[in-house]
Amino acid sequence: MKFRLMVILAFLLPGMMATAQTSAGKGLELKIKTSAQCDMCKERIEKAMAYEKGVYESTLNVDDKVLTLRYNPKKTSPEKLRTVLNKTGYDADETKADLKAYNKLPDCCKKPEDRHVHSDGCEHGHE
Ligand SMILES: [Cu+2]
Repeated sequence: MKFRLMVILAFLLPGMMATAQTSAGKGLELKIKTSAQCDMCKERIEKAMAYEKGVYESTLNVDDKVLTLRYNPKKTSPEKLRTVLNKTGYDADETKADLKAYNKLPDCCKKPEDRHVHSDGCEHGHE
């Protein structure tokens, strides 16, 4: 009896979670861990994503550096969206930033280990 209940639950739960996800908004949700450093990065990344086709929404949380996207799976894919981030100069999960784009970023938007001067362009919180 117990086993049967488990089986039923195992089938029901993922289905319920899927419905909850799709009713939250348009398209699919995707979270990407980025190498963003500050509010300037946030603006740059959100803008780059807004121009990308198939993207409905993009929000970057500067605190945990996670970019949350809502996208149309028929028009784009997580791989493509990660590439866009890389071309903007940021790491996206396991894929690394395009070096040329990264070098073009203002000093304060680079990773702490690559910064040469403490520029006053943007503020970075102490971690
Ligand atoms: Cu920045």
